[in-house]
Amino acid sequence: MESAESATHCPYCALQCATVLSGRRAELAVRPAPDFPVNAGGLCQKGWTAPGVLRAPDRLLTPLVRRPDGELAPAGWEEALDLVAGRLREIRGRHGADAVAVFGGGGLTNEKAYALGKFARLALGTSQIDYNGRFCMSSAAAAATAAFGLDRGLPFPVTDLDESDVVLLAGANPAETMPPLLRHLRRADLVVVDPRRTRTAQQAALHLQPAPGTDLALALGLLHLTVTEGLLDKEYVDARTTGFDAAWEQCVAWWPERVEQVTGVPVADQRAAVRMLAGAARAHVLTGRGAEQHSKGADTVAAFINLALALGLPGRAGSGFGTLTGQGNGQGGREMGQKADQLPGYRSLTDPAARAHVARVWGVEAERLPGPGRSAYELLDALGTESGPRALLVFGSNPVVSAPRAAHVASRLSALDLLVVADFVPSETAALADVVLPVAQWAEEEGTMTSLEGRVLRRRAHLRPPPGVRTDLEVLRSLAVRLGQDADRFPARPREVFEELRRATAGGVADYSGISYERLDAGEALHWPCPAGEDGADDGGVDGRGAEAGSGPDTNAEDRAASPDTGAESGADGPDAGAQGTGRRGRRPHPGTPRVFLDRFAHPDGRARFAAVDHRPPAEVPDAAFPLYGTTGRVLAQYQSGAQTRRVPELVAAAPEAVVEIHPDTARRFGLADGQLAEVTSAHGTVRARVRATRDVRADTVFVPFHYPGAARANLFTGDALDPRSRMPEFKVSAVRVTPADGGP
Ligand SMILES: Nc1nc2c(c(=O)[nH]1)N[C@H]1C(S)=C(S)[C@@H](COP(=O)(O)OP(=O)(O)OC[C@H]3O[C@@H](n4cnc5c(=O)[nH]c(N)nc54)[C@H](O)[C@@H]3O)O[C@H]1N2
Ligand SMILES: Nc1nc2c(c(=O)[nH]1)N[C@H]1C(S)=C(S)[C@@H](COP(=O)(O)OP(=O)(O)OC[C@H]3O[C@@H](n4cnc5c(=O)[nH]c(N)nc54)[C@H](O)[C@@H]3O)O[C@H]1N2
Ligand code: SF4
Ligand SMILES: [Mo]
Repeated sequence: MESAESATHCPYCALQCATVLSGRRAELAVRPAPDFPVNAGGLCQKGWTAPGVLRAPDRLLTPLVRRPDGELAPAGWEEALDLVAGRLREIRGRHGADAVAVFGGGGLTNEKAYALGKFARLALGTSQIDYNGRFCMSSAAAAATAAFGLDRGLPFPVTDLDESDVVLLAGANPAETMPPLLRHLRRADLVVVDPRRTRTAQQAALHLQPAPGTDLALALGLLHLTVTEGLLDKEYVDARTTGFDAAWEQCVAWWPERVEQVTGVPVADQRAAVRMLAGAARAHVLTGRGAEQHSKGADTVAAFINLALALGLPGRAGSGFGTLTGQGNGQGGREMGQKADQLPGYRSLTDPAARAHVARVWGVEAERLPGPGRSAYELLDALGTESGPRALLVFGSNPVVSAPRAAHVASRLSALDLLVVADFVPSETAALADVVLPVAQWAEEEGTMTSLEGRVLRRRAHLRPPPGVRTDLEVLRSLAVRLGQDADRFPARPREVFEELRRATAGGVADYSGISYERLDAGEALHWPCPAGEDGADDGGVDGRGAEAGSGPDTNAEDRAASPDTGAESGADGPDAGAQGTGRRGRRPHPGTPRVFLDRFAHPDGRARFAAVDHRPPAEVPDAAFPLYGTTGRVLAQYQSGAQTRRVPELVAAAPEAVVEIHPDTARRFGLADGQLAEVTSAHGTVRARVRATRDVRADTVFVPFHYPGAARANLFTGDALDPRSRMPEFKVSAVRVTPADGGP
């Protein structure tokens, strides 16, 4: 067995590079799968070193329970689960169902995200569930849904970018956040919009370097120029869109000189950008978190969509608009029902037909489905308050590091009656918990992930979870049963959960009903929507496509079947594996939808909508006390809150500590030397980080990566401003000052 190989995908970002795992845990090796078009044989440093997290020396191997002396101490599973269920029942009995809250993550598989939403709404009966994707994709999702009627981050395959002539990247730094994506951007001339001259910007034909928080003005200005330079694609606008006139009214006054004044981007560069895009036979506009994580993120994305529509790009073969989804399952995670306002299939929790459909699949009355509840930051902010939740269950996030206004969030978490964290490492959030539940990780479990191009992929187990560790699905099932649910309602086998989510998503915007493990294991490239037959019957397996059922690479896991309750797939579960439903012989299964908008957009009239949006300043702008823009983001060798990557020696060596990138002139002005420890202070708090003087950042801006714990948490200086439409926090702009740290060398 140990020599067997498993085909799976990287545990980290939404590119979901295909990998092959070989060897046992101690010498586990990963290499890129040669034939997957997205990574095309490439991996970034995080992907190459991913086995390090499986071998983390402080891996959680037993539940932990906080004892009366205040220490977290090892406990048995029965004790821990009984304790959690008992406390949850008690808190619910005393304060009502909404006193219990759930926080999920975009790293969870589709199966887990689905089960978590169902667990919250059925087993807990709470409306209080949201997830870290709110901090990630919510602005782009709100804008894309409004414009196109559907939010699939890239509505075309990544490989379409190979043929593009010009790609505008607004606030994305894929050279560090998705390095293999650059293989698809070799042909295109890049226009990069970023306050820093990033590794991506260094490869650009044109770098626009606006002040943080001014992208909306820039996008309005680019639309203005598109029209005044006579570059509007009038035929496309007439045939495929509505709302142009109202959108145009908002940008009439954004003439180039005014845009230059607000953003700092020279008129000549604005004009060059528009001419490059309009002159290209094939062009793409893509947004990343730099443009989206603002208190006007949704409007900013809308303005970039307006620009793309004016140029006739979306839904045209070879061109398009997209957003680069971040987390491994950031796409699937936002359509399986762990968001406060959503049900599986990207259905709206307030739509009566959607409620009725999901309630039917769950076998309950539609009135039983609670919600919508609070958005992620509002939920964290309400914890332990008079009207807020008293208990929180966290699956797949580390908000003590990654949530905005982190010190406040940590104090809210500390005010809870009960904090339960399921994780595989002792994260900073787990350290505050009353109960910690140790769960399996990527190479130890089966499931599916939906990548940034909307393609559903199989995650496969290669190792058996260590003794003492259970899967998230098992944990949810055990808790549900203790809370009085029927065990059948909460299957722990991923394949069974997937079969159920196929039915739950059937007919929804993100329709997975035609997708099966068999089709995926046979190597089909399936992008949602992928409906089954109109009767919901399983089309997978017809044409003999399902012949491999249950005998694929997932049998490689070391004696996985020896422990039936691990919830991992045995891979040999016989003829009924996935082939429930009755495939109708002779009918071809739906091929999936790699390109969503070629014929029509998803609004009832088939047209895309321009949005009438105007610029507004960020919640905080620099002043005498806080004279600089503080922005935050990522470096290549660390991932998110760093809970995983700070445990991989190669990555620690590559990016050991928080830095504050600052222009050398600005550093001098504030008495700072390169390599010195500095304090970055906003109205919300102070971050300690080492000065990295670089001419690649604007002189009015400093940048701090958010991957580090303790006093180095970038989120100690971020505030509580939220986008009114998406409830996205303003991670990308704070007003700050930078001073030498006392006692720092
Ligand atoms: N190495 C690494 N890769 C990752 C991740 C990781 O943590 N580490 N996380 C994954 C996830 S979940 C996500 S969401 C993606 C994020 O991927 P990206 O969006 O590429 O990442 P960020 O670094 O957050 O932001 C991108 C850029 O926005 C710029 N920026 C800051 N403020 C502004 C502004 O006001 N306007 C504009 N136009 N730009 C601005 C920053 O300088 C930064 O270079 O990465 C994914 N990949
Ligand atoms: N200042 C600032 N803050 C930011 C951002 C920014 O750009 N600037 N970006 C925001 C964005 S885009 C994102 S996506 C968030 C991400 O921030 P977080 O939500 O904190 O993301 P991770 O660090 O990936 O945390 C995931 C945690 O869950 C665990 N985990 C991973 N997989 C699983 C699983 O399958 N099951 C369970 N039970 N646990 C699991 C990991 O070990 C880790 O402890 O941060 C946001 N915060
Ligand atoms: S780009 Fe993303 S998916 Fe690919 S290896 Fe790096 S972290 Fe993994
Ligand atoms: Mo993200």
